[in-house]
Amino acid sequence: SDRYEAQEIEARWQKQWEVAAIDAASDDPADSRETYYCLVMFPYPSGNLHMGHVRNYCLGDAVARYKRMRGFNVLHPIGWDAFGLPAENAAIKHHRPPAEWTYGNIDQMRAQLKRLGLSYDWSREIATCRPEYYRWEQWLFTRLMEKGLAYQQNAEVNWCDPCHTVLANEQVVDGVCWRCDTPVVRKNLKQWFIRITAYAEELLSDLDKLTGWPEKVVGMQRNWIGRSTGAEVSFGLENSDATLDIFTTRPDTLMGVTYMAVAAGHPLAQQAATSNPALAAFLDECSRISTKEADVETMEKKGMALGVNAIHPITGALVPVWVANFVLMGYGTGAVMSVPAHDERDHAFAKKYGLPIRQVIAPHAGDWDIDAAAFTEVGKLIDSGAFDGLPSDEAKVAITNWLAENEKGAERVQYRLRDWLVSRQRYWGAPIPVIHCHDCGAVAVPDEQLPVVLPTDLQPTGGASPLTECDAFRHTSCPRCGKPAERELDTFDTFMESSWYMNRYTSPRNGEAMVDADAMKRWAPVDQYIGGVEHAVLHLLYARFYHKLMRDAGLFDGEVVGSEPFRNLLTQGMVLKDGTKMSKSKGNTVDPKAIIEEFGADTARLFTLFAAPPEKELEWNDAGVEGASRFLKRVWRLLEKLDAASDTADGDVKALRFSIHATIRKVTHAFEQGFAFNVAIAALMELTNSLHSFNPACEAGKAAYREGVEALATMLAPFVPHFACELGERLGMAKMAVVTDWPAVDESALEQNEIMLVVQIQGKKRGEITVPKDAGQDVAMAAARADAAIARWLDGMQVVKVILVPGRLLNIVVKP
Ligand code: ANZ
Ligand code: ZN
Repeated sequence: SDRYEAQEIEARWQKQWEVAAIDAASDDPADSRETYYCLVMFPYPSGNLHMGHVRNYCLGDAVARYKRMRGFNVLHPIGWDAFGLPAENAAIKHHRPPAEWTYGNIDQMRAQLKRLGLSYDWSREIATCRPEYYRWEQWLFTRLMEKGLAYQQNAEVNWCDPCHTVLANEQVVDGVCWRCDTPVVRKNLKQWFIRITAYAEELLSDLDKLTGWPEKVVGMQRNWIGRSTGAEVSFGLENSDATLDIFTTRPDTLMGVTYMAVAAGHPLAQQAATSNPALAAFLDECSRISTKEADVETMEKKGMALGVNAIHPITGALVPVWVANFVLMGYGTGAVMSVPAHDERDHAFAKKYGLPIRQVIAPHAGDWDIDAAAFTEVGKLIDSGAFDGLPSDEAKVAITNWLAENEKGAERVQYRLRDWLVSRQRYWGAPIPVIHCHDCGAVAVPDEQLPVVLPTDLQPTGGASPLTECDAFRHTSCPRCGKPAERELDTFDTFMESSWYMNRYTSPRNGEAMVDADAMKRWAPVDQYIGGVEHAVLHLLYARFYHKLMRDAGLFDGEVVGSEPFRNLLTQGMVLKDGTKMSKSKGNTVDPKAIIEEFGADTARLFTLFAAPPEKELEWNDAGVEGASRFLKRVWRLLEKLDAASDTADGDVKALRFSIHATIRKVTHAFEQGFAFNVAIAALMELTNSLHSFNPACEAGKAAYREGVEALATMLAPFVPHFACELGERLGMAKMAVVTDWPAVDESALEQNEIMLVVQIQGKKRGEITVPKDAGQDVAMAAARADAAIARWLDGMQVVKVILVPGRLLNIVVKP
């Protein structure tokens, strides 16, 4: 039939593409095409694609297809972030092992992705729950252990009871678990960490290289890493040989210290509590809040005196030591010198508990009522003995030097970033490749015993991980001394898997190494990464870190591949409905499957790309979907005029060719400048209108018309590939639209219709305008007024004379 039958057409073309293997990335060294790596964030196999996925993957597909048409050898892979809690929770609910649930979901979602006609190189598909994948992360971890970059330590950590696991700092959002929204509690546990802080400086300075990232994301990472410079100061303790060390960014205020404050977890507080039940109760209360700073900022500030005095390093004065709930154990040294005169928090605390306030910094001009409020700016030193009169910046140096000379302190750089807590007390994750031996301690599993395979047939119950009761897994022998030993029963945080998948795609079946150095050279780094902004800190920070770890493990040449994994980043906006985020919990989801069944994949694709710029929110509406469907039918009807015999005259061929090539220029520009697909599609809609109103009658007219419809089919291919192929075939195009070369702009078609005029006002050049070649005075004047730079010379003026020199000049004479 001659109707547009989406379902039939889409099935047919998908088969043809598969046969022709047009989506495969070529590793052939003889392939001379330039490479391009386009990556979308891989999905968690929850069971069903949601509209956020659809949007993400349609954006990526448009990029990948466009680049192929521009002659690039494109890598566009997909896979599954397959470990994690939802699988375990589903397993508990349905009494089936999580592996079964996971692989079943993968099959279902793979079919959904294929139905959308996304041009993935399926031969590179990976699932992170497969031992062939996670063995390399285990391997890298043992290398990190050798280098001291992975270590086990007792630490105060965030614990989520319902999830029965610890959480990384990044996974605590406003004091609650990122997964289940339950308030987290602090616990002291022995956990595995990776020393991301050793890379803090590089992670920070390399942000400057990320010119292809949204500034907002770069800013969020910069804040998260949080570099501060200051000093570490050692206070003595009365009747003790021990010291109390603090970190401060304001050593210039040292002479204003009136008390000290330590965190609840600080050894000094813990020790004092052994003989003080009220204090012990207070410390217990403090442990019930998360260690996240944002929460600490907003809660009520409370404290208690420890009954211990510290000794001021310069004056020797005694200052009382308090415990305060706003001092974090995990930052600096877990202790602060309190200067109520110059810090708001210390000021409020001093007021509340009647502690002295001692001003040592004065404003450069004017007075300050120190009892009313802290003076937190820099200024000049007063009441500071030998340092009196110095401005703050000089005093910082002078006091730090004095401390260094007297061995009571040193300059110090401090990062907000904490080491990455990677162990989880959960079952459905990659086993941590460690064996605990009574004699040898924590021993890394040797290479030849990797992977440590997770038993996949266990049944989780919601309490402790079933690994803890799996004797076959648990009992083993020590790789070092051979005596009976036990495996580590924690598994890795799933962010471990998602941190390096982008590099694995370059050699996904590699059984010899984590990645192949040559493949990395060919493909990495990712040219364009596309995904949600919610990963701005977590995933995107860990992936940057992992890339550097892999480089330093000698897996690829950092000089050639670079030190950053993602050259350009596009963070897509959310999909909304009725103005709020589309989500299951709100019950306002739109099922992509239903749209595809009713309208076809191309309509769904077109709508998601047309309705909003990629980085903006996309508001779902049914009228928009119907509009997209109507547009495709309208393009389809262009076929009717192809061979229609007509005895009338041609339409304006020049005008049509102008419109065709202006559209090519516009659409190409939209692709090259930040993927403004909505702009590109709007231009294609305009071209469709021009073609509809054109009458092809004679040879020249028919040729121009065909040129236009072919260009349209070609440029539609990245967005609606099935439709474009069908249209192309019916037009008799030589190749499938999706493998046709991207159309080139015929500059002569543009020149013919447009000329540039210099605009003079009172004899002075004030700008230039572009007008149709045959434009008269009125058209030229309208263009001049529409140009902001020129219009401001005409504003409020009366035009007394206009002289148009065709092809050259528009001369305007005005008076006030
Ligand atoms: C004395 C002082 C005087 C401070 C003053 C500030 C102003 P940033 O910039 O975020 O690094 N601090 C240090 N360790 C802390 C911890 N574990 N928990 C809570 N607060 C801590 O902040 C560094 C400042 O935060 C340090 O400088 C310290 O207070 C406090 F007029 O020392 B300051
Ligand atoms: Zn041993």
